[in-house]
Amino acid sequence: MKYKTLAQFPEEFLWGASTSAYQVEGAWDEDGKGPSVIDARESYPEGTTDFKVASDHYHRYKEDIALFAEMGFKAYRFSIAWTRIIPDGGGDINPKGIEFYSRLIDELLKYGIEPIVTMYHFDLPNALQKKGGWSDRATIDAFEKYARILFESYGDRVKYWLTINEQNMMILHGSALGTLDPNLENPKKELYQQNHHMLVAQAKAIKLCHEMLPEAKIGPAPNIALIYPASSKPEDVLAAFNYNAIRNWLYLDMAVFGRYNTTAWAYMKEKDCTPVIAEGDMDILRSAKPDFIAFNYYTSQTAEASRDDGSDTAARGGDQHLQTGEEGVYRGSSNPHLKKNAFGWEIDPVGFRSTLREIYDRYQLPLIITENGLGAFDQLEDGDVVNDDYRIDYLKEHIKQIQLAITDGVDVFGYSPWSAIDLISTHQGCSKRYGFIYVNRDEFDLKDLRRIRKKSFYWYKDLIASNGETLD
Ligand code: BGP
Repeated sequence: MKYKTLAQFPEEFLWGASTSAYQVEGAWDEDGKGPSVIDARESYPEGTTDFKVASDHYHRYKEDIALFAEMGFKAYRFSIAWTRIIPDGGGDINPKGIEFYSRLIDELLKYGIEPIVTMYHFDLPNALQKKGGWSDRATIDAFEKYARILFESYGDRVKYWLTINEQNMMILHGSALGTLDPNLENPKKELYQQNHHMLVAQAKAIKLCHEMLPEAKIGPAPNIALIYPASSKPEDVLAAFNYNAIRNWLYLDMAVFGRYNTTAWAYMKEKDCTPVIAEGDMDILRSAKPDFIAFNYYTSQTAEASRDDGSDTAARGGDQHLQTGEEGVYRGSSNPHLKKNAFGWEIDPVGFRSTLREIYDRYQLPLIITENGLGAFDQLEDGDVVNDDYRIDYLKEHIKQIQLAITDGVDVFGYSPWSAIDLISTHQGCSKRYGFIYVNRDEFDLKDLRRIRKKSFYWYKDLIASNGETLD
């Protein structure tokens, strides 16, 4: 639909940006922090750094937050490292971990920046992983206990909570993200059992939040991307339908309606990986109601009918945003109408609007975008200049589509792209940068880690100051 005039961004729109603990903080074993599954990894992809120092945000958060305030952030989305709060995941509380995030939250509030807290972003405590991680039902209780501590410690100041970041990507692409336990005997079956446990843990956290903090709001944070059929061929349309169910709606149907998506359930039955559902689980799942949906969007995806000849998954696997496929279900396909970024991810701002509309139509809950952005090999030029015009273009085109979606009637209350500041990519090192602020380090040379405002920093600052009016 083309409009004569576009709706304005709401007055209280939460402009901000995102990070996650293990990708930005560093200080991986300081002040009593326990190891997470990310810290315990035996190796990292060749040529890429580990996460020990990252952007050293743990020590420099004040300087970083001052820069966020300079950009005019209304909100900042960050994650809390479970292993700082409870080093072994289920036992004693680490007071220094509690204090760190308390100081960080106070620092944000000092500038009037709304904290949006992700409770768990890929970094499960390794002590829990050793006991089976999410395959073990006890991890549900550990998460509930952790949630209670977070609500007790920060509930007086934090109004927006996100349960689990990209649970769907952990299930579908855990090996790329470094969250998959390599020792699982029957990975698919175990993963869907883990998925079920995470869904129950999420539901418990949502219920607990509502009981303990009636004023607060809480929601899930999956990665949602609309899947296009590669053509109008009915079999391609059906394949896209399959993949949409498995990748997207399985997660949101459960979070919002407390039921398994029909197609996703049929898929799990066919693949012999339906989870064991304990007595009472469905009641918990049905009774937990999120207040909003947060979602991450980088790219759309395209699917065609499975060829069912053993080639559906071949060669196109890889990371969380590259096309994969599965025999008898769908085959990943590339979209000839879209350009790709330097890492092969397709760039699709219009697909973003369609995704916003589809989520809103299905669930009728307010939406916030908690990730969106462009990874690139930024170059630091003489005079501390970073000309990241490509990032400005990417963000601008996507934000325009949010405005169109708002005009379509979609209730969007915030935009928090990835990432506030340069940090370490999940599996492609620190040379793949996303931030508005450049961090001066290389993969293996920490240099001085100084902070440098990129061109996109000034652009975003102006955009926020005008509440989106400078888009054109
Ligand atoms: C999402 C994750 C983030 C983030 C982002 C960019 O899947 O939630 O943690 O890193 O993708 O991906 P990458 O770091 O792989 O470039």
